[in-house]
Amino acid sequence: SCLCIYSFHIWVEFMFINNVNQCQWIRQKFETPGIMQFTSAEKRTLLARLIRSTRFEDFLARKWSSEKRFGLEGCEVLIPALKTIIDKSSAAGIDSVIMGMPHRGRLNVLANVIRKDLDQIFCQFDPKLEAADEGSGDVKYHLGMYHERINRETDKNITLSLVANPSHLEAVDPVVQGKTKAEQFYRGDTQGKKVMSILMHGDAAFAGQGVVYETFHLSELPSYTTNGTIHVVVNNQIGFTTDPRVARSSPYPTDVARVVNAPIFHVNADDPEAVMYVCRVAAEWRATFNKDVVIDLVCYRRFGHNEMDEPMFTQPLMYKQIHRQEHVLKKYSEKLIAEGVVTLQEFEEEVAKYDKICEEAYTSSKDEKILHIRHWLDSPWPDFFTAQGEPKSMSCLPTGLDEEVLQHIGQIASSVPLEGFNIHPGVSRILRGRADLVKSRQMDWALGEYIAFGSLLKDGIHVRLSGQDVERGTFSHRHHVLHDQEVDKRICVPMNHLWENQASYTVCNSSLSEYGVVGFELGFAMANPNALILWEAQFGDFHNTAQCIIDQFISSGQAKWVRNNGIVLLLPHGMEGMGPEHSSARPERFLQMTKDDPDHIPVYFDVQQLYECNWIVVNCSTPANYCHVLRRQILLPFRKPLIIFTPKSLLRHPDARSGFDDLAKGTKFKRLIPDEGPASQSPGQVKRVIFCAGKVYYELAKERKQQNLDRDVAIIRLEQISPFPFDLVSEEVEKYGNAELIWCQEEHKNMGYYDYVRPRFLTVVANKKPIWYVGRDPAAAPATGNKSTHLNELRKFMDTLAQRLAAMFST
Ligand SMILES: Cc1ncc(C[n+]2csc(CCOP(=O)(O)OP(=O)(O)O)c2C)c(N)n1
Ligand SMILES: *[C@@H]1O[C@H](CO)[C@@H](O)[C@H](O)[C@H]1NC(C)=O
Ligand SMILES: *[C@@H]1O[C@H](CO)[C@@H](O)[C@H](O)[C@H]1NC(C)=O
Ligand SMILES: *[C@@H]1O[C@H](CO)[C@@H](O)[C@H](O)[C@H]1NC(C)=O
Ligand SMILES: *[C@@H]1O[C@H](CO)[C@@H](O)[C@H](O)[C@H]1NC(C)=O
Ligand SMILES: *[C@@H]1O[C@H](CO)[C@@H](O)[C@H](O)[C@H]1NC(C)=O
Ligand SMILES: [Mg+2]
Repeated sequence: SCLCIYSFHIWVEFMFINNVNQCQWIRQKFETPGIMQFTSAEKRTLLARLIRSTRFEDFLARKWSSEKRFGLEGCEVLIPALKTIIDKSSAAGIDSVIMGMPHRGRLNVLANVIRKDLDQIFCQFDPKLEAADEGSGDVKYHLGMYHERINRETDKNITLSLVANPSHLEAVDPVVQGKTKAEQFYRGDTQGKKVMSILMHGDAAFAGQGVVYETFHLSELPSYTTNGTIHVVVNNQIGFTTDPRVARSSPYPTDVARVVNAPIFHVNADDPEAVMYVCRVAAEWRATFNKDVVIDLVCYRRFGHNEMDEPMFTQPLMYKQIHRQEHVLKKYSEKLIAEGVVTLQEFEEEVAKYDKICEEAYTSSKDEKILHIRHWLDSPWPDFFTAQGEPKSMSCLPTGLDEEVLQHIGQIASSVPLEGFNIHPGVSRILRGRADLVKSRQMDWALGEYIAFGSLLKDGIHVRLSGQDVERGTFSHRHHVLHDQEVDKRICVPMNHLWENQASYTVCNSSLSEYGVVGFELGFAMANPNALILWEAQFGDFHNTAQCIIDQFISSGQAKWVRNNGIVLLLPHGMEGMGPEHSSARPERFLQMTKDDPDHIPVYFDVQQLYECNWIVVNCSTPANYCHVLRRQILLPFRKPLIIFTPKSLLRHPDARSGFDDLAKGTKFKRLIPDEGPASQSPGQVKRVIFCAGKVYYELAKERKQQNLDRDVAIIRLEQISPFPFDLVSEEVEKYGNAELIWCQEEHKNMGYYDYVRPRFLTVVANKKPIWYVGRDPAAAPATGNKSTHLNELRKFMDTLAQRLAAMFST
């Protein structure tokens, strides 16, 4: 019913599209008699491309018969298919194509679509090759690529990039979309007429991986759309050893695309002309309607999953048939010879020509002794790195601001810059509260964030904040988008009314997805170093739905692909009695994945220490420090992911305020906040030093006051947890030389920061002193769901602390 079969080799699903024009357009493309005609020149180009695709795999198979390469045999037509899409899109005005793809045929795409130098590909098969760059590197079929070249068919320049990806299938999809959106955004390509993306998929992964669905659902959202993506599925009707009938519950692997009304073109990959036709139509569809489209290349996999694999173990009959299949190149060349389009001699010459190219590249690849992963960057930032100094020479980065900047941002943050705009009385009250704070030269959390964003915008840094309900803020503290109470959809974003030549601010409530949206923002942050890209979790707990992006890209991306990324994750965290799933952002997970050595005190701190780490983990206790760390992120001469555990109740805590002086010119982010009260006046007298992070500080300070221990107990806040501020902790430990050391956290003992900080503290004191733990007992769930248990735990926590403090009089 929804399927129309044309010419036996093409069948199209489109009748579910609820737009008459679009349906008519497709019908006309397939039902007009004689429309599927090709000139001799077009046929010859197609044959030449098929020769390259086929002979490339043959060459690799001959030279390295026992190496994994995930060859394209059985779907050689993928190369001419992609080239057709790119030709047609280039003709329609596209000059930048960003691609994402899995393992199968990737080397072939690098060689024959992106046109990476063949010797650079071949040299990677050499086991003696040495790496020129720091980091762990990655296998050859994961690396990315960026290449500018002339498109021969259109004579126009085109930039092609392939985004590096992990083994995790489909994880790169939202990353490609984010990078594409960013390039469109920074070029002012609001209609997607210059920059586009192509995503390739395997049949099993396309049907099975949920992130595919999440990515489709971003495709029409204003702040996430790339105005149409062309999807190409290499449908070899098998996933590793598994048949489709046990791998999916839908008739086609492509059914997921129906949710966004994308037309789906199924085509027999053994009919190269049918494939070319379908690819042309898909490119025209994208250029005409700027919507997603799917090409399903129905093919087979000639060998096993990889070159080492035996398919006859599991699919004996299927593979007997596959072995009888004639190669598509043989069939198509015979057809063209019979038609008189080429002669046998011309065909053989073309084959010999390409084989010679391969041989020559093979010879010169032997000269390559060093692998420069840097040459495989998908997003080079040439101007950024050359403009920066040596990180070693930088010890401090003042991130303070002029008083007039603070005042100006404060004033806009507490007003409505549009005339006759009717805001909600509740919001009005919040804005008045902000105005009062500004008058008294103070800031709360929301204002600290406002100042960070606003001041960066002033310096031309684009700021983008994305995530569920971020416009208002989950805890209703932010209100970056004001809604007119009388006029439907009339909104005001005061942050975009700060200065005349400011950069623009994007704040967008996302779809209810973490995996897809975090991947998207990571991709967005890849495009431009001079931008602050933030993703905020609704509650920190939910980030683990995006765990794959965090593990595979954020924590290890630079080590694998020498690629910087400055994405910021804001993760609301705190044990406030809201149950097991609205409490913990799982700091222990992030800390476990940081690479700083617990047993060695590094030689460099501050900027150099940040340069060496894989990401930065902070838990700020004051709005000013939060503002500083966001500004530092951009002032650094490199980019590192930044993970911030952000407060919930602290947002409104009357003590959790900062003065404008804390952000004055010359001030900077404090990696550690020392005790500044009476205890610090006579440190020799101090009996206990409590180290902590975040909100728990305010509870500790209250308890200390109640017990009248201000002279005896010092409380020190660790604001940058990782990389660990060994130098500053060391100073504090020496200063309070007679004191017992305590680590206090509100999280359970097997969670939070304890496991991370303990060995580092012991390294600081050279194992000469213990560090005592005060906090909740170990547990399986991060927090209890029972209110009275929560209150009991809290009481017990404070009691233990009180005992620990009081105990000093007896020692
Ligand atoms: C998320 C994830 N799960 C499992 C794997 C292991 N794996 C690698 S390839 C593959 C089969 C993929 O089949 P398909 O998507 O049809 O691609 P094909 O290899 O057939 O081209 C599997 C299960 C993986 N790489 N990623
Ligand atoms: C392509 O780019 C090169 C280098 O950027 C430039 O010199 C050339 O003029 C461009 N060609 C076209 C056709 O735009
Ligand atoms: C591209 O997407 C934007 C944002 O949703 C939309 O405003 C614009 O109309 C789209 N362009 C086309 C040509 O569809
Ligand atoms: C975004 O979400 C907030 C709730 O946090 C809501 O008030 C606002 O209207 C939403 N904005 C849009 C454009 O959907
Ligand atoms: C980190 O900060 C959060 C929010 O301010 C707080 O709830 C949490 O207790 C802090 N972590 C530690 C170990 O103190
Ligand atoms: C909650 O915990 C209290 C004790 O802390 C216990 O008496 C009560 O039964 C618990 N309630 C539920 C519903 O588990
Ligand atoms: Mg498959």
